[in-house]
Amino acid sequence: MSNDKSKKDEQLEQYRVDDTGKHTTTNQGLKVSEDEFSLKAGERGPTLMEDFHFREKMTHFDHERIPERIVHARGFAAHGEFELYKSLEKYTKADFLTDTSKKTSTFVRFSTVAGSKGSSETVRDVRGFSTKFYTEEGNYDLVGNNIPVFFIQDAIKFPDLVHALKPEPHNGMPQAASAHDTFWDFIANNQESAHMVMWAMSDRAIPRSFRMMEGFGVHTFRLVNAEGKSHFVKFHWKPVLGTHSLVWDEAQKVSGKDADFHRGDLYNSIEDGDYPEYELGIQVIPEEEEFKFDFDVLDPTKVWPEEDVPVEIVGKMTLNRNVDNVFAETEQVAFHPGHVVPGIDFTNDPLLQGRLFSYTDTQLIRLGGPNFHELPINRPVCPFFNNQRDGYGRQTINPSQVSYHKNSLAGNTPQPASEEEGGYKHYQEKVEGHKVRARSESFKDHFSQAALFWNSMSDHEKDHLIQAFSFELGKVESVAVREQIVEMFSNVSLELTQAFAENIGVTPPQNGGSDVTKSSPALSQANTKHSPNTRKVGLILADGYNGKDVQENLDHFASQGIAVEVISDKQGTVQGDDNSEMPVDHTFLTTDSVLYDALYAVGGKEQDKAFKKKASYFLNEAFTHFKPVGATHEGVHWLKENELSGNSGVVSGENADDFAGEFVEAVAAHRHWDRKIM
Ligand code: HDE
Repeated sequence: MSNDKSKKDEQLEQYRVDDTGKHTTTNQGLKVSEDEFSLKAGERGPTLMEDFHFREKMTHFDHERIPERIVHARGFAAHGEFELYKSLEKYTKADFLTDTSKKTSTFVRFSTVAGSKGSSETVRDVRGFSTKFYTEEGNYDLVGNNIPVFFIQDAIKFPDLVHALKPEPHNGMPQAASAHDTFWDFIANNQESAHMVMWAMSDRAIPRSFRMMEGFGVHTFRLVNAEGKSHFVKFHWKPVLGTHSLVWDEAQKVSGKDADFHRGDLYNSIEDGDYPEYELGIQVIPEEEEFKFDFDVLDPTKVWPEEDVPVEIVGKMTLNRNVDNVFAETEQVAFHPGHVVPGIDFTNDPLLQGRLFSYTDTQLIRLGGPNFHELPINRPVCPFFNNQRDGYGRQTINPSQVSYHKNSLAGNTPQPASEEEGGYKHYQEKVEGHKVRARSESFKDHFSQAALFWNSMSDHEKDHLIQAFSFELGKVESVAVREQIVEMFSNVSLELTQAFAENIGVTPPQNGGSDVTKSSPALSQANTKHSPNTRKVGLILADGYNGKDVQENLDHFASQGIAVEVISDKQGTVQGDDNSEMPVDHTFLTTDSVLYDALYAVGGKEQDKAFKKKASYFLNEAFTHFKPVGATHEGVHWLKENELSGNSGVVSGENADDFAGEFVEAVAAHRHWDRKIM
């Protein structure tokens, strides 16, 4: 962590309690003399009611759990800071977006949506990307996802969507998965979801790492400047490492091998000083241009293609500190898209409007009452004053006689601030209309941007989409639902729908397709940034390895930011031919090929048949997942024996110099899609 404490960190310091080396006490401060035996009537007798220590300890334990979040239950968080590259005063008066000299403390929680708190992390799902900015004008929460659009257009449908997505109520299955009948039945009967489903079936829904995914505010918000002028805005987080994904077979296997894969990756990279970084981008549309586009800017199922409305990069967030306590911070943090600061305002997006109600409401049951803003992680770093009082768990002691407005006894304070004094003023949008339960005609094109997404994919991404639809619908038992989905997606692309219809036993459609020919390169992960930095390579090593060559290669990898773990058949150390020694991080038993970005096979002089067999298994698996595979020395023979040599991303060489550079390039490429698998 950086040395100078952030403002939020300083505030949290007052709440940290270190009990190392201390005596155990009750919660009343009484030192206890025994913590292993309850108080009994005789050594073999019943426990006595008067054992206050036992009662207190057990009662607290019995009440340790709180309800998990209704969605986004499984999450992992970290602290960070945000720096602004340039002032946005042209658009907004928000202090943290105009003063480039300030660093703003942030807290970010990443999450999956569907699964319970204990579910696996590499499931096919949307990821939450929530950021709390502790600004000097109050907390600003950007509660986003890693997908820029949403399933539905009106918040009133959210309970239906979530009921359909969650495990089916009659049997409680499946956990953390959308591959089941009720989810797809909902999709077929709520066709506004088409665009989002394309994203959810794409590689975006199986990210390699929280550090390698984009974040989006999804809705159109408003930025309002000091003159009161408003612009429409969409917020983006762009990961400095680029946007990268797992492959589906790998993701499913990781779920079993390491259910904590994403949190482990985030936690370890922060502990190692490889701080995850994301640049903040904004897309801005002037109010006058509200109706210039072929979509409604208020429709949350639409992106603003980046080629039409460029993303302006305005700042960077660095996550540089892990939490001290997961419950106190990650679990108790309360995000809300309605937590805004002067200069940021809402639009009439009907999905956003509903969210503005839901988030406080849900905290009331989850955190047990209206004082959750007093929890250390939720407190703003600026002071807060009002006439709200009492409620469960109230901590603030308000000595004042007065708790009402207006008053004369306290000089009519606390009192609202004028706009000049920093008071929040809602943007004065003129609104008029009849009270109707209806949706605007301009929200009714559900397929054009789904087609845009399809058109923008590279060949391997298209193939992954076909496979994902085939997998998910292959798990749907109702043939009628499968047929409805085929019918629905024939409006998006015949190429896609014919391919997956065939795989799921439904007659492929002959008519349909989309007129949209446009594509948006920014949507494809094939156009993202690539870097070897922080990639994890498994080095397969046995006794008698070439110490000099291996060390040279490892030095080169380290200079490129690559982390290496040594895999062998036994724990302890492996010995090189020059008396060098390397500690073994994992055996073939305690790790797996799917847990690495790439493998580097070296072997040694002294490995038996079983060793070779296990190494070959690892290498073949990595190859099947399109991963870079490197080999020198004995490892080169393994590549040949397994017929892996000569393929793209398979790098081998006796000469250490040539090998290292080429292998690092292969690692930076992430995956080698032009490989022929099977
Ligand atoms: Fe949420 N959402 N949501 N959501 N959401 C919650 O709030 C809700 C939506 C998002 O890490 C809940 O504290 C409604 C879109 C994230 O703590 C709840 C609607 C986007 C998180 C809720 C949406 C999100 C939540 C559950 C439809 C992307 C995790 C627990 C109108 C922009 C926050 C909680 C965290 C959590 C309601 C749709 C993102 C129930 C009603 C769109 C990242 O209040």
